[in-house]
Amino acid sequence: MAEEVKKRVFSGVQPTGKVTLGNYLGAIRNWKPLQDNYDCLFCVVDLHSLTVSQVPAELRKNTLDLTALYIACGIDPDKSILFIQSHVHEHAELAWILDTVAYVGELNRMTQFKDKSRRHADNINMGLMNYPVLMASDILLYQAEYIPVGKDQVQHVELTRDIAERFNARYSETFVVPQCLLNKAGSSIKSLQDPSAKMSKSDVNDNAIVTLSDEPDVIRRKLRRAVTDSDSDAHCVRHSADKPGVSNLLNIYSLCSGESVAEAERRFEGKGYGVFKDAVADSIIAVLEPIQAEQKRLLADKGYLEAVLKSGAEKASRIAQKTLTKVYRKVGLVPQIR
Ligand code: ATP
Ligand code: LTN
Repeated sequence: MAEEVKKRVFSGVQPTGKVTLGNYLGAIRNWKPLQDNYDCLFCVVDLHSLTVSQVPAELRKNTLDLTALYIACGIDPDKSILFIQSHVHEHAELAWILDTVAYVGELNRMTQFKDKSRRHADNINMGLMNYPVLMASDILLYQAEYIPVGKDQVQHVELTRDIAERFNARYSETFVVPQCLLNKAGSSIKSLQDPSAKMSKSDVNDNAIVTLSDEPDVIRRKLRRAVTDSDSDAHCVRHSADKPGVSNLLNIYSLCSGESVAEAERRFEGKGYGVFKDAVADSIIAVLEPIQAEQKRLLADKGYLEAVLKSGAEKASRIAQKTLTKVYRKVGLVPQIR
């Protein structure tokens, strides 16, 4: 019997700064269970990182740290293709072709572009504007169907769909049109200092984020300082729109402990915010400690990481090459005689 063809999943995180609990709960954590039912590719998107200024040595270190973190979070290199974006040159090449299909107007409207242009006013480079086209290239190269990301990336996946449909209409059916896979509860973890903003790696306030490398005492301290709500029933642990700070902590607690939000509300009824915040911290520590230990062990084994990345890039390249050849042919480029 013919082997069943599994649908493809693609996702990636930028190796910029420290990975946050938001990145983990909104994205990376949701990848592991997909590996058994889909053909998965997980990529460390280093080229995307260059759109904001980087210290080269730090970028190199962050890239390997993130590779080890993927594996520590349950990405199994025997089941999934794990690789570094710049190791597969077709990403940048397809991005050029897609640049000729994407419109300046639509890139200009992207929320992340507007937001990053504000935050990096001294470095509004073309890469920052082109960022979503490179992301579309990542996805379309592999004919990926499902893209597990957090809420802030939905707009980019929608643009990818538009680009794919436009290309297909112009040059005939070529790309699978992808869709987002959102984990509702984790898709938008908020800043601990401002629950109206997302928890973001690039937040200048260290107390606003929990990073995956934070030590237990640091996590406890950050949680104790987390902004809660001063409404009429202050100190009541309840999930509601008028209590964004407490609701965010309840979400985090529920995702880390496995208890439902309703169960957690009952557990902390009448207990006050102090007890609640310590319990949230403990639930995060219990999730992060084994990941941190495994990441450390992997980073000490450079040979293993290099072998994983070499094999990942080879497998990814084979798929990418096929798509790029097809695209070059469709748009009318003369094939090179080898
Ligand atoms: P930056 O602050 O530099 O933009 P970031 O924290 O948004 O970085 P990315 O590398 O852009 O990190 O995101 C990696 C993945 O994590 C994406 O799927 C993104 O949607 C998800 N993600 C990022 N922040 C959150 C958050 N606060 N809650 C849930 N998911 C998130
Ligand atoms: N833009 C994404 C990272 C990313 C990505 C992708 C995610 C780059 N290419 C392809 C999913 C699929 C972000 O999280 N900032």
